[in-house]
Amino acid sequence: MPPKDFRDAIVTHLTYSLGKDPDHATVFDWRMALSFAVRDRIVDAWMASTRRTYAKDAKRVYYLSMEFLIGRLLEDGVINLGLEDEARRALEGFGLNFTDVVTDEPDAALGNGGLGRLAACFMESLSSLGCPAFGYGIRYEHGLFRQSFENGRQMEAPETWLQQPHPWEFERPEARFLLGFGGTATATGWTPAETVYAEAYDTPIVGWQGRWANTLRLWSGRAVDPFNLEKFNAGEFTAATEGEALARTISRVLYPEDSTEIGKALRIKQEYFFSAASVHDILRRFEAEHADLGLLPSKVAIQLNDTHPAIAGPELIRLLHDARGMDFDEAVRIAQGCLNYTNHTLLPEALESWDETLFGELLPRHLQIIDRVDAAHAKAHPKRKVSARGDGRVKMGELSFILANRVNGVSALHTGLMKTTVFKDLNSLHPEKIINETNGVTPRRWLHNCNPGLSALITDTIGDGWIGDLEQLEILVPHVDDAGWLERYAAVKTANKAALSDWVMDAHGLKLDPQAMFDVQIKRIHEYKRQHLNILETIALWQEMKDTPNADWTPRVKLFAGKAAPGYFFAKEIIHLINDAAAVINADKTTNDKLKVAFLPNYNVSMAERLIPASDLSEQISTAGKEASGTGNMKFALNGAPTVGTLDGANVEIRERVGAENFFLFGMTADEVEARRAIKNHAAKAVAADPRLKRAIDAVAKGVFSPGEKARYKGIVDNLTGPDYFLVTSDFTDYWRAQRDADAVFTDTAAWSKMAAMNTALSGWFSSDRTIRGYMADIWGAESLLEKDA
Ligand code: F58
Repeated sequence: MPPKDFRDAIVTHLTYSLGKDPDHATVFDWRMALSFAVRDRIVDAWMASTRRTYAKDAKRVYYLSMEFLIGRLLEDGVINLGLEDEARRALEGFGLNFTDVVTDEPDAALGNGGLGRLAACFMESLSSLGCPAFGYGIRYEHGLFRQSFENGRQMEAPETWLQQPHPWEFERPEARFLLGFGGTATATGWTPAETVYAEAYDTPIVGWQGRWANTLRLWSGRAVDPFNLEKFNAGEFTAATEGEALARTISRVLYPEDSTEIGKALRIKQEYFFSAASVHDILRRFEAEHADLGLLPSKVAIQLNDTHPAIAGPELIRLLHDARGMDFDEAVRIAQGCLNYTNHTLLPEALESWDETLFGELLPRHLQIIDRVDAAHAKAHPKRKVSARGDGRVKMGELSFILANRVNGVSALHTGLMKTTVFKDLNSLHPEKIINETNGVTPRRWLHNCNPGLSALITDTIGDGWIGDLEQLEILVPHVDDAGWLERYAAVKTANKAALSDWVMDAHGLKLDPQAMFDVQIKRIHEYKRQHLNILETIALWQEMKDTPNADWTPRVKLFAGKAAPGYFFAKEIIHLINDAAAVINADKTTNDKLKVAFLPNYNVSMAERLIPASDLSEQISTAGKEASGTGNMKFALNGAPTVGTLDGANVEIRERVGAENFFLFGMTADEVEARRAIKNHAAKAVAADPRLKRAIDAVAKGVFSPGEKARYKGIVDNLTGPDYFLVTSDFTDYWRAQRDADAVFTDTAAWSKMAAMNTALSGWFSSDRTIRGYMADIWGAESLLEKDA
């Protein structure tokens, strides 16, 4: 039994788990001791949740995701368990600062961006709602690469979150499954050529108020034959451990590509590895309790987070048919009763499809199963030619659709476009399958924890019920008209901006003016997300400020952060340009008090938690129709940063909820985008029509930001004045207008604060609790097991 007193619990762990005397303990030691003390309490909730799920024979949700971008866990755990005051007091008693200790934890960066972060928010909401669930993924030894800049260029270095011991996970050597690759298949079976073990590591994820905890189970590769004694004795020391090294390769590193389909053998292996291990585990758990496999759909809901785990479908069919002798069609029906698929992108280049030769070499039996499923589907729908196969490829989107009970998009606009574009034909055959579940974010991490000042003001005003029921924020609306309250709201933002400015000064040596508007774009670097539109507007603004330095300018700080896929050349050029422009603009004495630009290196979850509460303006400026939803947009709105944005993804729904008057809208709609692209020389025409835009592009082309290397940005300039597929030039003029509208409102502090506060008050619907309730009701048929009176 861990000590009842929390301070004792920390000291006990420091002494007996870490073997350290408080007098000699480092911040790391204290952080580990605190983590273990918190973990003990999470474990109590975890075991009670597991027992209750078994006792109720409840349906379980299995969330299969190649990525879980969870970030740090300690502060979340402390706060969800209500231990913050005790933890603070205990640490202060030992002369330590709580924030220093919790921020010592490295981020678990097991994801690329929105998709992985959504999975992490969902895990927290599933626990907060008491929905019995498992997250299944990969325990990457190296998460998303570490980004730095060298002369403005992105450099990548391996990320090493596991270099220090990770206090949150439990290794489960007993939970391992043997998985195969390659070899030969027959009509009823498969003899793989190589095998590897998947070994489980469990992390408990505790929900709000510690009432429930679910498991995040991540798989790690292990060799069947880790050590070859014969080779070792023969002096072949490296060869002796080769098997282990190879097996571990499978879970070694997260692929950092988020723009193009990857198409590599190791990626397919990773996908099969974690999907198959998860399906084996799901069946094992089911069979321990039930004899009738026909009950599977009533006890098991599997959610495929995009198509990366799509192979779980054929694997489930294989295990039911080949290994358990179930009739093939029945196995398909059972699989369809369990499986659901979430689509996160319409970008054609990001839709997964595999070369059939590669696929067949690695997973020959699965290819046969897919062909049989596909043929049956084609036979049942002879009039329509839609297939998961064709052109020598295996199409994972079509496969996932055919094998799913429900298919969902992640915002209303995105779901509508799924029906009319990529899944048009399949939708006409199965009109009931596609539904919408607009994304959300967990209010615990993304408001209560990351913005303690605002959280305290809200709680002081309306009580703390909002933390578990975010739509209560609406009760704030009448307070927005109270000048005294609004001043308190504005004071929180000012304090957050001052804290961020201090950090930017310490970490990056750049002085920011907390009075200026903090205008922030943080996300992966992508042409469709249009960071280049933002930097062009920045350049144009700088040029105009130089023309009339004494005019009445609204001071701005333009902050950028985000990583580019290492192989995405254009995105890396955009980073380089932003850094180059920042160097020139920040050095300009005439504009120095009005405009600053910074690209903060190595964006991650923790940096977002720091930046979002200190932001005034949220940049959500993707080409309409391209951003499936966005979730950063929701975090900014919640923290009182109005959006300058297009009608894309969930921006549409954010604007509807916070009110058009509290949103700086610009740009073409998705329909207009299509029409504009069809106009010959649309970019040249747009540039010719806007002298400001022309002047900004000319400056880039003339080497103003790349002295001595005029042609450095020829690629960007040629693109913008040529094809400009993402319509940066066509949207520029209206973007400039929206930015100047924002300037005008910002000069009226009360008007701006009101707009910001209305964003907070009216974005409670974007809680991932609401999203998960939607999945539970519309997709999974799963129920909360929380005791109602607790
Ligand atoms: C994102 N997708 C969408 N993919 O772009 C974003 O609009 C949405 O809000 C979010 O999902 C959550 O629904 C995304 O992040 C990836 O990072 C993939 C990683 C693996 C390879 C392909 C892209």
